[in-house]
Amino acid sequence: MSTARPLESEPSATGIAAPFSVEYRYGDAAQLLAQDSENLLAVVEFGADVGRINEDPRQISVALEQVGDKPLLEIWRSTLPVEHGFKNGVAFARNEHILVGQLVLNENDYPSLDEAAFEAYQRILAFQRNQGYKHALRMWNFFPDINVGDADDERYRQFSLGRARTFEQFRHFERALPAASAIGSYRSGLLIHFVAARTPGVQIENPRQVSAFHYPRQYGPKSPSFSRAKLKDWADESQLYISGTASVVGHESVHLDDVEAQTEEIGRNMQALLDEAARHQPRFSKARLDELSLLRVYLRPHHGNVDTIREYIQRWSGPNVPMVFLEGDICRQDLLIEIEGYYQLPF
Ligand code: 3EB
Repeated sequence: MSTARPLESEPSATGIAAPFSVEYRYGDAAQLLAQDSENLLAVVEFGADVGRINEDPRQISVALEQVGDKPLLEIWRSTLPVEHGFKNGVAFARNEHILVGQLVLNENDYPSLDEAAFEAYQRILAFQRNQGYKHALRMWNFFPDINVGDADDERYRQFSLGRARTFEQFRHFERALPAASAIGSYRSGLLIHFVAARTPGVQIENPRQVSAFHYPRQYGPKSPSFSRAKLKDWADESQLYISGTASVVGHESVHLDDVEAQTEEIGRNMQALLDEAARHQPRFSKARLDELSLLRVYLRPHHGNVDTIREYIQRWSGPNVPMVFLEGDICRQDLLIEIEGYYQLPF
């Protein structure tokens, strides 16, 4: 573990400048971390053949093929000194105000995916609390064969069951759920990476959609534990973490077999989230989809050409929003595309 400076005691939420920034950039993750790594909190790389858990805890390797442009990295840069290391199997990096981390579990060590997800969330939420960053802002979940299994045995539903069994242990958990994504990857093992803060964010739900944690029984034994977006205010900017957003209206998937219409519907859902964020933080009333800081686009393989889909997205995002395109299975069989976003709104 590098020891730049001991962590300080918790200050009040007001007056804290945004402690990090995020960008997509072309490069090699290991090389970037080996070079000028002092202020890096995380470097997320994508690819079917990336490593697994790396020597550097800040290198997060997501086993999804990146399609389209030359491979981009998602780079989380701290504005404050960083400490990093491994603890209880969790690889982490932190500064005074935020904690970034990842956990990879071998499913074979557990009797079921439900149990593996339960254990993973137990460990991650305990770790966040023990470190003093008890407010989960954002979680990403990747595991293979997400659509395999019938009805309640479908692996996504079993994953949701284990995750929910952990969150349910906390009182009022439905008011403190992180934004999330859950995608089928091309390698064994459950990878969860996350961002947590010392001070809470605001949970945002989408009025066009039933909250995922209130989905009816037909979608599985336990509803998925995530919020549609999380809003985080700092002294100099507001940030909005937008969950994986799909062509879901109410609780139903819409525009089956039509990736163009699904992509349009996602645009409407994202606009609804910006509108909803503006009710909590009036500065977001001037936020527009063409000023999103980043989009991660997940495409079900063999369901459309990346250049065509980029055009569909750009009808609502405009030409300038940085995007990465990843091939992965979406958690409902009838969804062909899912898009997550990040909005950094400086004052
Ligand atoms: C949906 O709206 C689409 O289980 O963590 C999106 C984002 C979806 C996160 C999750 C699932 C998750 O229900 C699926």
